Amino acid sequence: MNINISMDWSSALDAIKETVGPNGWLTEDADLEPYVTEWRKILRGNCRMVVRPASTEETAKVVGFCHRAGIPITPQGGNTGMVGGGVPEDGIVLSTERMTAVRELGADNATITVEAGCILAAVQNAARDGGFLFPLSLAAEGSCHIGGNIATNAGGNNTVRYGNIRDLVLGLEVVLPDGRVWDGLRGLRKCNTGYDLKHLFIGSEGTLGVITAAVLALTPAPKDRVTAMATADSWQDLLKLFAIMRSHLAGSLVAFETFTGLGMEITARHVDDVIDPFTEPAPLYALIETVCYGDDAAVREALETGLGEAFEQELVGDAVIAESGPQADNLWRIREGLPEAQSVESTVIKHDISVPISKIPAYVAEGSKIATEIVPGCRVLPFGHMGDGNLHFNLLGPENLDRDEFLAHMGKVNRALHDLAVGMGGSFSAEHGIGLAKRDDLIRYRSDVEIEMMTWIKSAFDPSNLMNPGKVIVSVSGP
Ligand code: FAD
Ligand code: 2HG
Ligand code: ZN
Repeated sequence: MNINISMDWSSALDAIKETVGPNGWLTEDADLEPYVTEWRKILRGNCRMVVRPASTEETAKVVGFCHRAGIPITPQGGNTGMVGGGVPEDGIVLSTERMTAVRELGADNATITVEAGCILAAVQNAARDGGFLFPLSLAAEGSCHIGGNIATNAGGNNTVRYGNIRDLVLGLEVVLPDGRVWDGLRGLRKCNTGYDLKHLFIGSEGTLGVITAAVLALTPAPKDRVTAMATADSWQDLLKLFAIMRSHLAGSLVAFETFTGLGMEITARHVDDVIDPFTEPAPLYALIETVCYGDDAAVREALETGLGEAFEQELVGDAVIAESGPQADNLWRIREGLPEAQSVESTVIKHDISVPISKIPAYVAEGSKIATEIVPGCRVLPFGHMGDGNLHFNLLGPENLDRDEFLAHMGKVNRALHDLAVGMGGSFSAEHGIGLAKRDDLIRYRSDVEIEMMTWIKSAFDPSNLMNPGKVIVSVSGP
């Protein structure tokens, strides 16, 4: 630790209140509650004050006062994170919710410059209004902030075609832990000028600084999309279906999402306006999304040819191709309704693993065996981004087991399923990050040299350990 205190907490908190004005801070318990509790309601923390600066300048002053007084800061966006990274332990929550401006849409450059508190859906809409697509898409897009997306390197549903948000960020503006502003808002596609600092902040989960704005790359607005859903009997068949789709559709393939019969059943039961498009239930489903930049008839034909081949090889039992936007939206509602449906159905133990795509069938077979041995009667619900080798291998509690008894198995079953993924050359956290929930896993699965390099980075940027302390990487030795 390397704290040089020149102010007491009370004076610093007063100075912060004055800086952000009456609309910029909250201290009443009832007002703090939504910021100290994560949306899953599993983790709950504490803070003295929620601070909601309205600009980068205000953010810099707030962080500067915290730096001088040694007050920990937990940056927070939409609080939709999956690993407790936005849950404060003390100090202030610094919410970006009042920094919502779209600063610029550069049509010639195909870029958009937005403040960190822009809700993802608002960024998508601004891009669409300007004749472009901002392709990051996930079920929380109506509430997560672009700053939170960048801080977690969000993945989502379109990564097969467009990558994670890391692939879409061209420049960043960040308030550093000592209150200085790094203006890296360059909208360049090429710039090899030393270490590429923006990549350190992408996925850093608020531990290195507060992201206040970003320049994002846009893609041309597609002319159309073709969306299909197919049923299958086995994960092996889905793997072959994916290979067929990839070869026929190449760059037009945007998403290959999968879920099980249990997923379809609970989503139809718990989520409004979901219609199962098939007459018979099936063991597995694939949702295939394609994008048309040129000839949409050609994309539809390629999709149909691929599905025809899959039928011939008896890989799929049934399939539907959406004939309209609303029909496509219904297919997506089934997939995107899964996070909500599982929580209504039961207590959930979540996993966010990735493996080389070829190993998905083996992972599901072995993982299901392991999970049901550790928690007899649990219902295995693997779903998600199979096209990226990323499954949410979630477990729903057995009907006869109460919540606490079920959650008591969490440590053991997490460990076994993470060991399995890593043993297959995969990851224990594909897209949700580390936060509070996976700190021990980071130590377990990353090599000593990797942990040491991460510790160097943390202590170089934040020697006082005030920026989201206790998250991602715990031990910080000063320089
Ligand atoms: P928060 O939850 O507020 O914060 C997340 C982390 O980022 C915290 O560590 C916080 O300290 C830090 N942070 C937030 N803002 C800043 C900032 N401005 N500067 C520095 N640090 C900051 N994730 C996926 O990757 N793919 C999915 O498909 C996906 N689907 C989801 C579906 C649902 C229904 C839900 C509820 C969540 C889903 N998520 C998914 C997880 C979550 O939405 C993402 O992680 C999202 O990117 C978090 O954004 P947020 O604004 O809510 O961040
Ligand atoms: C998704 O892909 C999210 O829908 C949420 O990443 C996953 O609920 C989950 O476990
Ligand atoms: Zn996901």
